[in-house]
Amino acid sequence: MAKAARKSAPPAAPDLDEDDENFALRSLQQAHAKNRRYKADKDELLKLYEQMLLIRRFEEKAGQLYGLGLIGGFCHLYIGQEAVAVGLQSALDNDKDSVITGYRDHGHMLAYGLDPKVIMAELTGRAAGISKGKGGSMHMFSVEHRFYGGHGIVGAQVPLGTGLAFAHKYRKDGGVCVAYFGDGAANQGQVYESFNMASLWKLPIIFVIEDNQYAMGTASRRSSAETHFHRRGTAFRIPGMDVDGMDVLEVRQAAEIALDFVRQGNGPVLMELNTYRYRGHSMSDPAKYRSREEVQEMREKHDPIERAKIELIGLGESEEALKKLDKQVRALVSEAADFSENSPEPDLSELYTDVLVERY
Ligand SMILES: Cc1ncc(C[n+]2csc(CCOP(=O)(O)OP(=O)(O)O)c2C)c(N)n1
Ligand SMILES: [Mg+2]
Repeated sequence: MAKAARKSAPPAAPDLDEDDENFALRSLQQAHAKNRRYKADKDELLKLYEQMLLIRRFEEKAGQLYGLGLIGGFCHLYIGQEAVAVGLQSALDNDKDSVITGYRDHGHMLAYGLDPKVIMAELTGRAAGISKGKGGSMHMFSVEHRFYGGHGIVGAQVPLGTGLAFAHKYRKDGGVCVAYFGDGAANQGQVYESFNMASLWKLPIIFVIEDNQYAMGTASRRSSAETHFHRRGTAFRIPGMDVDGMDVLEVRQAAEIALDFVRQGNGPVLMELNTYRYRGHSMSDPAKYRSREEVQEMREKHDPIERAKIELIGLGESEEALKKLDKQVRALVSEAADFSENSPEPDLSELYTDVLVERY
């Protein structure tokens, strides 16, 4: 996608040489270059499209509810980045694998196929929310789905995810942890301490850097000495993959290659997902650090949902059926909004539950 315009292209990897000590570090990127896109049939692509559309419409509605004062505190929308969570999470084994991310987390929850009602209820602070209305936008959590948050502390999810991966290995449960974090978080020290441990102990983890090109108001090219983020594991012997995060089929295929490698006990993989957020950092961001034209160009030329739509039409899906699907998704989201507006807030007694007071 726009990456070539934004970053100078990395030099082409030379042909593989098994004797080359760097072989393992480039092997996944090579495998990815050879087999870039998942070959989805119409029904599979339709499912991915529907999930991305649900995230888009859900986030648009969340933005409206925020404007009406129904959502308090911080709210970070995922609009533009949908193909990342959907492409990756569609490749996971939901009975085994775990996921952890930062505060931009509604899309990751929806990508599990969770009922949008419980997510919207969480956003609006209602008792029916996935964290009983006590977590809000940044602190979604579901042990049942092995989704471990939702974290407001930038980068904190990386060592926590490394701990989850340690638990997978210790318990021999066959699971892999996917730990998502941003281009800004990628400059934190704790990230590299985690890389070292994960590689040393060959932990089953995929580190996913969602490079949406900005950390709050700072462009990654202004804050990062190395913007080819997939190279940042090299010092720890972690193979990297450079992926177009605006193409759901490319994300899905790359996820399969990475998962296969990690499941075989080879240790971590570092994936760089090149993407873009259309909205501000949070709802209170006036976005003065970039031009309207830049956002417009991404929307018009690289939108992941539009791209999937064009492909679906190429596979024989009718425009009418897609319009109908959009209507159904909008209705589902409206229902979720009505449900949350009309649900009760948590009881006051909830102030005293889920609080860790005992020693352990
Ligand atoms: C430890 C810490 N430092 C600073 C902040 C304030 N902060 C919140 S989000 C953010 C930018 C993070 O950007 P990035 O990692 O690229 O993620 P994105 O918001 O783009 O998804 C910062 C500095 C914080 N929440 N935690
Ligand atoms: Mg960012």
